[in-house]
Amino acid sequence: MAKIKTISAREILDSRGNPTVECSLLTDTGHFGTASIPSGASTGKNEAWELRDQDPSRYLGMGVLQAVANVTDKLGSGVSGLDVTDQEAIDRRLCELDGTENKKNLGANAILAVSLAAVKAAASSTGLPLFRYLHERYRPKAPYRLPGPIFNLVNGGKHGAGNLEFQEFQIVPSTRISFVAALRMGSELFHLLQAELVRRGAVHSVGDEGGFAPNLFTNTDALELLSVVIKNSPYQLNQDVFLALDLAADSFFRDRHYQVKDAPRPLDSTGLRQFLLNLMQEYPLFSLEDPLEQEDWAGWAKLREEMPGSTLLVGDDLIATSAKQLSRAVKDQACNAVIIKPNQVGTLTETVALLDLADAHNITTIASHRSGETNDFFIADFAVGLGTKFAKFGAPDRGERVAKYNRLSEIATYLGQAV
Ligand code: 2PG
Ligand code: MG
Repeated sequence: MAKIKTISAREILDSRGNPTVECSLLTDTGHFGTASIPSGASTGKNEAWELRDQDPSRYLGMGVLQAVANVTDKLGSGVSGLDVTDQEAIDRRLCELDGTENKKNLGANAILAVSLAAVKAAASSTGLPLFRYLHERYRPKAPYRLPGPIFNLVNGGKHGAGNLEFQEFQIVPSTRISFVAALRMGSELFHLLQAELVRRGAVHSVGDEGGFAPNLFTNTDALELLSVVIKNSPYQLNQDVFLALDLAADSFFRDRHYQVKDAPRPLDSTGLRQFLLNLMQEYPLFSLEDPLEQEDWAGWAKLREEMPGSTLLVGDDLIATSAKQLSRAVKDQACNAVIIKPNQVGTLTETVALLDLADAHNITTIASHRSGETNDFFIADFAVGLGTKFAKFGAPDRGERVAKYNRLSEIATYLGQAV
């Protein structure tokens, strides 16, 4: 049995240049795991607490030295000596040491860093690659399957240039093709989109998740642009590849209304629902994420009834990877798909519990990165090991995004699915 021996931690930078926590864990058998923690820009109210120093003299208040100290002092000594493969015991101890429901004391960024470093060291102690270790531990009977990638090709909202209210304009390759073919399609369409932006004289620099952040368009225009690019490509829109959206609607909800460029006046919940239903008639969507603000449960349930049954209604900020929130969503029939982000809840065990609940209720699962990322590709191994249906890792460019897509390609090779 490998026991946790030493834990170290440090402040590193994420893809936005902000500090984040990295933790390294060593067992008494000499096995090792290092994990670093991503950070969101559009966050759910029910997310676990991201501890920042708030000291304006360092990193404009964004430092994480306190979280780092919490890892090395309180959390590290608390889990020292535990069996590194007993993830439930480790995560339980981490939660007890914090003692709050949302991990406000020690910080979810500190706690998750230990939780994930532990599972990596545990995998290494068994000699298995991480995705295999996770699969054997949590889903031993399920067949191995690579998730369908969801590519975010145009970045708006809090990830973009400030002119598009909707946060993510995505393409979703058909799940009938392999991951490797889907990745190639994502990359080709990304470059064809760039060429079209150049042709139109539009700004074609990229936003936080590697998608383009053009300054010319209304939200509808961005969907039109993607449709045109796909229609001029070798791929068939709505057969080989689909359009999808993440509105992250909380980020443009003010004074009980939604402010979108496409409408002459601010829209209330009914108005935005109607706008989206019309939009979906013109642009059939594969999935629609966070279309309404996270407290409008009645609006979500109505939209689910009114929209085409074939479109996934995805809860991200609404659910915040919380079992409590997902239980309510099941009861209210508020969504039929869920985003899974380990740092929204703060431990691996709680993330798996949420996934179990989603699977038990036939809720489609989407493993997701955050807009602020590191090169850690844990989430790719997690998606395969736990069998999430889809994976949303941003556009197929920028190191921190392709780290995850490339890891899926590597896993595809291990599984003999690299065609
Ligand atoms: C989202 C995520 C990731 P953020 O809303 O789905 O794409 O963004 O990490 O900023 O919450
Ligand atoms: Mg989202």
